[in-house]
Amino acid sequence: MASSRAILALCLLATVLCPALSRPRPLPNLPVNGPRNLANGLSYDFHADSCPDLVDIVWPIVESAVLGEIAIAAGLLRIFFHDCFPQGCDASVLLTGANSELDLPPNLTLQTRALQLIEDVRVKVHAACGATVSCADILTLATRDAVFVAGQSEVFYFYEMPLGRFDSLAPANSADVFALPRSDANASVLLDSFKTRNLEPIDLVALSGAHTVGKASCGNFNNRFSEDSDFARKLAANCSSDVNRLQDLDVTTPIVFDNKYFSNLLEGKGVFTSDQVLASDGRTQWAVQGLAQNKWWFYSQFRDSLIKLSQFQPNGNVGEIRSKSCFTTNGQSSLLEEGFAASA
Ligand code: HEM
Ligand SMILES: *[C@@H]1O[C@H](CO)[C@@H](O)[C@H](O)[C@H]1NC(C)=O
Ligand SMILES: *[C@@H]1O[C@H](CO)[C@@H](O)[C@H](O)[C@H]1NC(C)=O
Ligand SMILES: CC(=O)N[C@H]1CO[C@H](CO)[C@@H](O)[C@@H]1O
Repeated sequence: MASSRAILALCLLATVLCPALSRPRPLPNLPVNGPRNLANGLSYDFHADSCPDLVDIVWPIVESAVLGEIAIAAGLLRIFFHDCFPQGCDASVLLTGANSELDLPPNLTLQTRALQLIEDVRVKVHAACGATVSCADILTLATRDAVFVAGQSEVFYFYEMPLGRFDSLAPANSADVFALPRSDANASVLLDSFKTRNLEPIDLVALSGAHTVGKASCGNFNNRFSEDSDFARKLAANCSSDVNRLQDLDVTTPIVFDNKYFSNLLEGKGVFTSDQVLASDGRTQWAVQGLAQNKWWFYSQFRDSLIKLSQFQPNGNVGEIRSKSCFTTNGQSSLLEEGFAASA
């Protein structure tokens, strides 16, 4: 026991030698944890007894995936947003098969590799703990970890996420998926859309800061090509030279999770209408200015807003823990197995 504690101490000194223990530690000057009052029976230590090593199983898998390919961080963030907004954070977006959300145009470009990463993590977690952790919780932790890695040495803190979600028994209905805000939306539409999900103007602005990483296809900002500005003309010129090009959403530091997205907006260099309007509308402009000036505020506000979004569950916290695959409900899985047995 004493010697294992000595080894642990050594590992903490030389985290390079023991990468599994090298997950980010908080800096003293930053608050580690977000708000403590949580909704729907969620808690920060939900899996403390049933899966005590959960965060240490998730972290190295996400870390190496994102270090290998930074785009995975953008992929996870967008999947998380698209999961939570339609009917709450319940991994409904991951379901394949009939009425899958993945078959609807808003999900057209969700990254397959990031979707698969969530299932890969589930396999490892369930191997260690049994089917005690939902895909929705795994997606939540993986998203938090991906932001940390994409923040490079900047986002120096490791915060807890509320846990204890159930996975949905069905995909969200298509009307709710189509209610995801469009990239040509004005500030009123965006504010309303967030408001109906208990999210304030500051949450809209901070969470839009996820566009500090990732890419967009030309079709999602071609509404701007007629605008009379140098930036819009450059966007248009780049797309006309290659319609299939992917445009960096943060034109200054595209692969780092930082607050440059906000200073870009102040310079008129937001890619989507839904980005650029945040800097001109009086209800959000103050937040864009503040977050552009103070990256520490951005990091802690992003954390708080992500934690808030992660608790959105308009139908309550109901469902199951998917035990065979994040891509199928347990009912679907056993039907598939029966079908296989019958035909074998
Ligand atoms: C405020 C309203 C929002 C709108 C209208 C919007 C719209 C879009 C669109 C159209 C794309 C590009 C899709 C493509 O062309 O492939 C995109 C990409 C992305 N969005 Fe948003 N988004 C919004 C908010 C958010 C939020 C809240 C998050 C996460 C917290 C987020 C994270 C991302 C990321 C990371 C990408 C890049 C994905 C990649 O490179 O694979 N977005 N968004
Ligand atoms: C915002 O867009 C909506 C939907 O297109 C439209 O009905 C509304 O009038 C617009 N609001 C403003 C202030 O432009
Ligand atoms: C357009 O393409 C050029 C050449 O690849 C690039 O340097 C520039 O940053 C692009 N413009 C925008 C707005 O992304
Ligand atoms: C990742 C994924 O499954 N994307 C699907 C999104 O929806 C379109 C149809 O609208 C499918 O063709 C894609 O496969």
